[in-house]
Amino acid sequence: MNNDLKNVLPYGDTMNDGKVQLSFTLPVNDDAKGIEAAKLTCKNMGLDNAMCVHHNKLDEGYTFYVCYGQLRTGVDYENIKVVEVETETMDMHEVDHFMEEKYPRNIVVVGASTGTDAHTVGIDAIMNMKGFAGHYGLERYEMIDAYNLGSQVTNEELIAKAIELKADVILVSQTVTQKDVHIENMTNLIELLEAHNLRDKILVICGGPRISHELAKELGYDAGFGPGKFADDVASYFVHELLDRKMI
Ligand code: B12
Repeated sequence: MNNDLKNVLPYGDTMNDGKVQLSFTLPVNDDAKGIEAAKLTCKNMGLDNAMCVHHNKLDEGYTFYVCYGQLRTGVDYENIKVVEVETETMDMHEVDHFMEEKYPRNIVVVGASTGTDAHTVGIDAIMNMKGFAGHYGLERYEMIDAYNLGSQVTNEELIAKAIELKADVILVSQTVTQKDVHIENMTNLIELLEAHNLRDKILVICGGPRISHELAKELGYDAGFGPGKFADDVASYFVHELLDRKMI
């Protein structure tokens, strides 16, 4: 065990040797000069003793590299503070049981991948009956009426559907983050909900590969879930939160 949590370094062959492996593509030819460029790229990233262990021509003027190197500066693990959802995750059966005991009615959850975003796999993983990676989606939960609107849904359409269905929870999935399009789109949804005087009446939760709880809070959402999170996590959060806030 490493006792120096004030200076945590990657473990390669031995404790604290700082060895890391990374891969990247350079827009150069696959030759000796390219390999040197890859090593210098590692040096620019603060890696000592860089070695290029694999290089492969991708196309004319493009080469893929795998390099090893050594980091000298560690991180102060003891002082890391993370903003995360604190609810303990229950599985689907536990959520069903919790709701049967505490809820007077079913709740309505409306979700979509919004704006120009055409990625559906994330929102499907959370909402669809079959779920994802062995975790059933919200459609299978006994007391949750889940409506998955699909992708490229405008914020206006999402809000109109939430009003029509009297949604308790809105779920937003955002995958494309180029040029911060997700920030603009997610901010717009919150502004529109505020304009409709709905922001306090509905829990608004977002998710996606580059979404963190911290970012979600910054943008005015109640919670955010990233990779490795499933319907169990989000359901456990909102069934507690709706009760705690007396929204049910
Ligand atoms: C499949 C795919 C596509 C498919 C999508 C098919 C479909 N029906 O969804 C197609 C081919 C259509 C596609 C198109 C494009 N794609 Co694409 N695509 C991917 C790919 C390969 C996989 C994404 C995926 O399905 N992941 C699996 C799901 C399960 O993971 P997830 O979304 O992270 O979801 C999990 C969590 O994040 C969370 N979650 C997600 N949403 C939500 C919501 C809530 C409420 C909650 C609680 C949790 C949650 O739960 C899920 C389960 O754990 C990725 C690369 C990759 N390997 O990741 C690129 C990728 C996402 N695509 C990318 C791009 C750029 C595009 C295009 C813009 C390309 C183009 N120039 O046309 C277009 C998008 C067009 C558009 N208008 O949106 C980039 C995004 C880069 C960026 N940072 O913006 C990626 C990363 C590829 C890359 N390296 O460049 N794509």
